[in-house]
Amino acid sequence: MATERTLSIIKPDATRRNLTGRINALFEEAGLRIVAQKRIRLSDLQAGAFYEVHKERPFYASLVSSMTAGPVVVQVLEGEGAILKNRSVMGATDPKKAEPNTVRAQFAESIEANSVHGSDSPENAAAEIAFFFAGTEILP
Ligand code: IDP
Repeated sequence: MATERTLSIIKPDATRRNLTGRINALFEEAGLRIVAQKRIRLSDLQAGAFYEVHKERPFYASLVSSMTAGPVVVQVLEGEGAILKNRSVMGATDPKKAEPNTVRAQFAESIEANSVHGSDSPENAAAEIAFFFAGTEILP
């Protein structure tokens, strides 16, 4: 399987509870390498643009406000099949449906405050990485 990169976000519900290190440990234990990382506060404009695909959904405004409620950690994860691997470390969107030991099963507060974001396709990974990082900030 090819080496891939994926965009991960540790969401405000998780940074607020000081879970960044525990979540990063789960990524690293799964063989994903954190090759870029920064802690930032998203503006409404940035969060709205990032989740633009959901703008017709009833939860959009609430999602944007939850993503701007505190700092996030944006990161690029690299590894064999990193996109799918990260999705399996994250667990299902709804923590009630997430497999045991996944990030969301262990840490998510709700379907919305679900602790992490991860790209879901190679096309979205490339676009989402470019949304947050310059090539020079990614250090494999
Ligand atoms: P994903 O993050 O697992 O890829 P998506 O369907 O792309 O899930 O949704 C993006 C984000 O929108 C989710 O992570 C979650 O925070 C939020 N979300 C998705 N579905 C719902 C919902 O039914 N109610 C509230 N928030 C939701």
